[in-house]
Amino acid sequence: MKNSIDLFCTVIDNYGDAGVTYRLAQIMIKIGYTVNLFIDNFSVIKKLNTNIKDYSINVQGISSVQEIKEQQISQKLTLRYWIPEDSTKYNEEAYRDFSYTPSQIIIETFQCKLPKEITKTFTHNTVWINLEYLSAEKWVEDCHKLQSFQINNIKKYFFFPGFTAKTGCLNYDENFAKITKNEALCNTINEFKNDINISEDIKKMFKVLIFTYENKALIPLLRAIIKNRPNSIFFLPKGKSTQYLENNKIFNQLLKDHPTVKTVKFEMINQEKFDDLMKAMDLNVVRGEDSFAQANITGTPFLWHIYPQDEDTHLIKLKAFTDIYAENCTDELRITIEKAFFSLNQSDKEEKETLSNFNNFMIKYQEICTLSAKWSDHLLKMGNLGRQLDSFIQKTQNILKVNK
Ligand code: TRH
Repeated sequence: MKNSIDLFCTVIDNYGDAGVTYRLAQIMIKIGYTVNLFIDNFSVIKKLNTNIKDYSINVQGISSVQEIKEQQISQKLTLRYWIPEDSTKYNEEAYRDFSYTPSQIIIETFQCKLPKEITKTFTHNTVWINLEYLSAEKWVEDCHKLQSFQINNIKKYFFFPGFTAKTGCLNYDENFAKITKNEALCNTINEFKNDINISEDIKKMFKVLIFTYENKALIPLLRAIIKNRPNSIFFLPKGKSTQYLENNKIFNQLLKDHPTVKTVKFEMINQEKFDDLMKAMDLNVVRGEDSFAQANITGTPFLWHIYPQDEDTHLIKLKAFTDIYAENCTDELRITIEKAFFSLNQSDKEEKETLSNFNNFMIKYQEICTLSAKWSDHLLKMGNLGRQLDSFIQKTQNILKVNK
């Protein structure tokens, strides 16, 4: 019987913080752990699993974290509310009647700030891990599993997801990797059966998910896709990219000019159904961290709208990824891929060049299918983040036992 894990998540914005931790919690449970997921925003995580109750309506007026009821989501997953130390809602009053017995394993995500009311309960027996953001940058390998001494000399370990065996690898569910594209497509047809554009016919259509931030480059991208695949069907989840397209006259004219092109607009669906949708697609145009990680595992082509950062530091992360993803390609294919990824992330560039870059990507679609399938196989061979964490936790616990 494995131990329990206290997994801490702060929702910064969007859905990825909750998406990554909620997925990881389920994976660690499948490996044998019990997980207490501490999260400070129930309305976001409820989007990923509609069975979760949203107590956030009370949160504004609460004076103690204890007032928000914990939720037993499954036999081994409990959801608890918490307030990070750097939150405007944090004060010592909020933790006045906080009852907390720490698990031996603590995983804080993305350096969320654990308040002293929590850290003071840790001992030299605590396995304290900080899970970092996903990056393909080389320095990640050198920092992976580094330790730093915290208050009262307790060690904290830095754990980096990544794309090589010298990192913590990718956060994906092993079952997700096993489900076939056809099974995922059947599940998707069932999920969207009430939509007029959904029938068995979509099996012959070119299926595209568009899930990005607001992005001017989406118009030239859609032009290139439709030009090369006139029988396209676009899956458009409610949110930033769909809102941008709906308000865009050119997009609406494109649909009028190409009656064979279909769209399926939808409210957010549970994370596991969204995984099926991604697996069923012929092209995933995704964003952030969690949907991007899943797109890498699907084995089909994808494009990534990276979370924008100041001073364009996100473009350094983007280049690090396209370098590793296309490193075994011909120069011509590598340049085609890199230009398409950068065109999606530099929407201020001249539209003619952007359109040409996406058109070249679509012309080389079959070659990119071969690359994506090989890339996914390569990643799957390394195992997922959950397995890497499990092996690290076991080793660290054994060392603690010996040092006792
Ligand atoms: O929502 P995001 O933009 O989240 C981002 C990133 O996590 C980024 O790293 C972080 O810094 C920023 O938030 C604050 O994109 P991401 O990471 O793909 O997360 C989206 C989650 O939402 C993912 O788990 C998939 C899930 N999802 C569903 O479950 N159902 C849906 O219908 C849709 C559209 C998404």
